[in-house]
Amino acid sequence: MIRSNPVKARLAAGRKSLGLWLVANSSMNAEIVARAGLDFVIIDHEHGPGDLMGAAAQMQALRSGSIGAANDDGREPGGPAAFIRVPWNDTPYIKRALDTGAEGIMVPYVETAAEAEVAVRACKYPPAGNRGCAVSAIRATGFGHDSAEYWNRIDGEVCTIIQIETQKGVANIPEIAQVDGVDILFIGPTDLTATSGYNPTVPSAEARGLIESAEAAVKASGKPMAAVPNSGHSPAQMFDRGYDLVAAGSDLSLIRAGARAAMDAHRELWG
Ligand code: 3PY
Ligand code: MG
Repeated sequence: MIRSNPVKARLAAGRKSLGLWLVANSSMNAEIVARAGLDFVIIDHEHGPGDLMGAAAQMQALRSGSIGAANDDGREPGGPAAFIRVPWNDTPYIKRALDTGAEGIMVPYVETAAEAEVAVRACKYPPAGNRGCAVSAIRATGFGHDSAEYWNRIDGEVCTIIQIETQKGVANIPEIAQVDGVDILFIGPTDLTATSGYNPTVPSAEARGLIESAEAAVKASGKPMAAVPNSGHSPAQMFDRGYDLVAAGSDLSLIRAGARAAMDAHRELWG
C-alpha cells in the first residue's frame, strides 16, 4: 500500500511539521527518532557517510520504530515522512533515491528555475518528468507488490524540496517558486552565508540579513518555507516567523549535545 505523504497532508491542512536530519547512516538512530513521532526525517546524502543501502535500512527502521509511536493525533501511520537529500541536482541519483523508497527529494544549491525544472522532472514519471521506470523491481513499490498503485499515485505524493543557498538562488526565488511541481523551498542558512563570503560559524548581521531577504522572497512567493533553526531561534520561534517545516537538528548533533551536557554537569560537580 502506498500511503499519503504525511508532510503534504499536513501542509494541505495548514499544519506545521517538525523533523530531524539523519546523517549517521544508522538504522538504529532512525528507529529511535521514529518512536518519538516526528513528522519527517531528512536522510542526508549531501554530507555524511550515507548510502542507498543505508537509506533503505533507515526507512525500514522508520516504519518499525513508529510502531507504538503516538499517532492518535491525526498523524499518518507508518512514521515520519522519509526524505532523502541527494548530493547534487543529479537525475540518476534522484531516480535511485526514489526507487529506494524516499517520499521526498531535497535538492541542494538550486539557483535557477531551469535547475528547479530538472529536479522536478527527475521526481516524476513520464509524461510529466523523466524518471526511469522499473516498478516491478524496486523497494518503493514493495518490490512489485504495489506497482500499479505506485504508478498511479506517486507523482502526486512525492515532495520535491528545493534548497536556496546562494544569492543568485535568492534573486530567482520568484521564478523558482513558479515551477510546477516545486513543493517546498528550503533555505540553507549555512551555505547561503558561506557562498556570500561570510563565516557561517560566526553569527553576523550580514548573515542574518541574507536569511531574512530569502525568507521575505519565499513568503512573497506563497510556497511552503523550510529551514534549520538559525539566527539563534528555536524551532518554535522559527514557526512563529512563518516557517512551515523546521529540521531541528540531527542524530549527530543530538548525541553531541547530550554528551556535552552530561560531561559539563559531571565537571561542575566532580572536576
Ligand atoms: C545549509 O544550511 O546550508 C543547509 O544545507 C541545511 O540547512
Ligand atoms: Mg547547505
